[in-house]
Amino acid sequence: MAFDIEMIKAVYEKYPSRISAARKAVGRSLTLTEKILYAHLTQGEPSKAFERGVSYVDFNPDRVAMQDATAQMALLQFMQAGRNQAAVPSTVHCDHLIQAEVGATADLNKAKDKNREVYDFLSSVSNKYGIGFWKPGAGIIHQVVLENYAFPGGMMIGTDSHTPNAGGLGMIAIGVGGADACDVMAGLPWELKFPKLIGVKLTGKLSGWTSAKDVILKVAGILTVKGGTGAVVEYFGDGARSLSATGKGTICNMGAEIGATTSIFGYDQKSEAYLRGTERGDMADMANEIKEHLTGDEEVYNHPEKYFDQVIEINLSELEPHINGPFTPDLAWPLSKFAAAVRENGWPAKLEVGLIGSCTNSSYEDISRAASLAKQAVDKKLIAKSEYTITPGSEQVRYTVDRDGFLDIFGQMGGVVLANACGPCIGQWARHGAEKQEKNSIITSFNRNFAKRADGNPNTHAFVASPEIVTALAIAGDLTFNPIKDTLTNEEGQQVKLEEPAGLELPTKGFAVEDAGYQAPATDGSKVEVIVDIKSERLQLLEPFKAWEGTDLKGLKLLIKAKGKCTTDHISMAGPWLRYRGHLDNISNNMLIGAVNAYNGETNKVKNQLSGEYGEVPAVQRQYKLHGVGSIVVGDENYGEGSSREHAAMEPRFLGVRAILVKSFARIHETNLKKQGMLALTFANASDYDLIQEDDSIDINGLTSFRPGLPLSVVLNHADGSKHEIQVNHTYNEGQIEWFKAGSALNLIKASV
Ligand code: MIC
Ligand code: SF4
Repeated sequence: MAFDIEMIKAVYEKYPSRISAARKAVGRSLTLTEKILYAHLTQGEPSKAFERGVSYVDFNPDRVAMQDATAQMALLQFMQAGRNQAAVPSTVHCDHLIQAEVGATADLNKAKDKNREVYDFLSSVSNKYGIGFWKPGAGIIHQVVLENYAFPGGMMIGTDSHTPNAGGLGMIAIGVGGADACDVMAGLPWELKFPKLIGVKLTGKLSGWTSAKDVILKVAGILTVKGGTGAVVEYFGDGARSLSATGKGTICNMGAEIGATTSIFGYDQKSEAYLRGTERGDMADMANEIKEHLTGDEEVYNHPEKYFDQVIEINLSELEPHINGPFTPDLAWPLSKFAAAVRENGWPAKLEVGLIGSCTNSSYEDISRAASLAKQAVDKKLIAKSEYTITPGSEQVRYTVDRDGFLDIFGQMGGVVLANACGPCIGQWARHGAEKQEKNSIITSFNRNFAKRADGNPNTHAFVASPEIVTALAIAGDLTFNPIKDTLTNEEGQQVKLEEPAGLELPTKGFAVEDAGYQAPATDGSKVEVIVDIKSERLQLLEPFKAWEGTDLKGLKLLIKAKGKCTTDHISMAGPWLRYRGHLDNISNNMLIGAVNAYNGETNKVKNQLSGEYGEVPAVQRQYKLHGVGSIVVGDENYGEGSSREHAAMEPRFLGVRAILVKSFARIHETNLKKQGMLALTFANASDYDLIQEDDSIDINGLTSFRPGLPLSVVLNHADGSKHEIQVNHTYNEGQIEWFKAGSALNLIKASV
C-alpha cells in the first residue's frame, strides 16, 4: 500500500521537531500518548500544555476506518457533506452483518445474498469517494486494520468502539460515531477533550495458562466499566515489552470496556517483528529511525507517578488467568476463585458453548495456543462436552491457520469454524433454542457480555476469558473446571490432565492468503453512481434535523427514566436490528427497548402521558412526535456505555426527544448526542435523579444564554402541581453549542460548502 508509506513518511518527518517543541512548551518529559497527540495537533507546533480532561483540542488523524454496521450512517452523512473525496485514507470493512448459523462458507454466501443491497451501497459509495473497501469475508475491522494499516506513532479514528485495538502497534486509535468520521473525511479537524493519563506498569512475564487477555480482564476488574472514562491507558515496563503485538492489541481492544478513550503500548522489538511478519518491513525500517519518539521518555517510565494521573502495577509472573462476568465485563474472577463464585451465585455450571475468536482474540498466537489444547483433547481421547466455535479475525489469519493444520485440529475436536466476521459477538447468531429463554451459560474470548448481546436471551450468562481458558472449559463442559489443577475423565475412563497451552506469536512459514478481499476505489469516482432505492427498508437518505427554535424548551414529557445499566445495546439493540442500520426511520423502532423503566422495573413499557396508558417506548415516542410534544429521557450512571453506534443518539433525535439527562455519560455516546444536535445534560446533584416522577412535564431553561461552563436549569413540574427546580451541567464548548443551534454538526458542514 504505497500510498500509506508516503503518508507515514510525512507523519514521521514531523516527529523530531514537534516532539522537541512540545517538550520545550510543556517543560518536562513526555509520555507516549502526549507525543502522538502533540504530533497530530492541527495548530502546528505545540505551544502550550493542555489541561487534561478539560481542554478541547483539534487533531488531524491519519486514517479513518469504518465497519459496515456504522459505515452506512457515516457515509449517508458524508454524502450530504458536499465533498468529492475522503480527505484522509479511509476504509470500510464488511464484518457485522454476517450471521453465524452452520459454518463459514454457507453463512457467508447467505449473508452476501441477504445483505446485497447494503454491500452494493457500501461498495459503490466507497468507490465514489476514494475509500478502500474490504468485502464480506475479508475479516473483522480491527484485525484487518492491525495487519494492514496500523503503524506506530499514527493516529486513527474508527466508527467502532474497539478501534483502540491498533494501540497494540503503538497507534492512538479512537472509537467514534459516524458523524466524527464524516468530519474527518470532509477535511475538518477532529476534536477531543485532552485525555487524562492512566499508566499501567507491567513487570514480569506471562507463563503457563495466563495470556495477554488476563491483563485486561484484571485491569477491567480494577477500573470497572467507567474507570477509564476520559483517559488514555498507556502500558509500559519490561512486562509490556515481553508481550506480542497481537497480545497488546487484545489488551488495547478491550480497554473499550473500561470506557478508556484508547489504550497504547510503545514501539518495541515485538512491534517490529509483527510489522516484518505482516510484510511491512519498510514501515519497520522507518519506525526504527525515529524509535525514541515512538515510546514514552525514560524519565516518565522511571517515575510514572509524576506524569500519569493514576498508576497501576501488574506483575505478569503472578497474574492468574481470569474469567469475567456474567452480564458485565468488569466482574473479574481469578480462576482459582471462579468455581466457588459459580456455586455461590447459582450460575448454571454446565457450559453450553465456548466461542473463541472475534476482533479481540483471533491472532495467530491465540489460535495456535487454543489449538494446542484441542490437539491434547484429541490425543487424550477427551470428547469436548460443549459446543465450540472459532471465529477467525481475518482471511489472512484464517488461511494461515488452515494451512498450518489448526482448523483441522479444531474440527477433530468437534469445533465449527465460523465466517471471518463478528457473528455471535454481536448477536448475529442463529442459536437454536435461544427463544426459549432458558437459563444457561456460555463463555467467549470476546470483549462484551451485556445481557442478550450474543443470542438475544436475557438468561444466557455470558462470561469472558482468554481463548485458552474458553477452550479448556469447552472441553470440560463445565464452568467450575480449573485446568490448572483438575483432571477430566476420558473416553476410556482414565483421569487425564490438560498440559499448559503452547503456541507461536507469528507463523514460522509467514502469513499467506489467496484473496484477502480488498477492493481499491476508482481513481476518479466522479462518474460512479450511488443508488439508494426510495422503497428500500434498509437504506434511507437522510433529511436534515431541524435547527433549534431559539427558545427554552417547555413542557417536555418524561419518556422514560431508565434505571441501572443502560448501554448502547439497551438503547439501540444490535442482533436482528443490524438490518436497519442504514434506515433511520425503521431502526428507530428499537429505541430504548432494552432500558429498564425505573417505575415498573420492566423493559419497553412506559406511560404515555397523553393517554395515560402504557406502551412500547418507540410507539409512545411516536405519539408524542405526532402531537408535536417534545420529550426527555432520564438515565443513570455511564449512560450509553459500549458501542460507538450513533443510532443510539440519532433515533431519539429523529423521534423528537429533546434532551438526555443522566448521572453520567460514556464518552462516545455523549459526543454522538452533541453531534446530532441533542442536549446531553448531567445532574449537578446525582441524587436529583430521585426527584423525577413518572408524570413529570419538564422545562429546560437557560438555553438563550447557553454558554460553555454555565449550568442550565431544569424545572420538574409534577402532576400534583408541585415543582422542583434543579441544576444540570453540560460539557458543550462554543463549537458544540453551534451544532445544537444548527440542529446538528452536519447542518453546519453543509452550510460551509
Ligand atoms: C460492538 O462491539 O458493540 C459493535 C457492534 O462492534 C459496536 C459497533 C456497532 O454497534 O455497530 C461498537 O463496538 O462500536
Ligand atoms: Fe465485531 Fe464483536 Fe469486535 Fe464489535 S466487539 S467489532 S461486534 S467482533
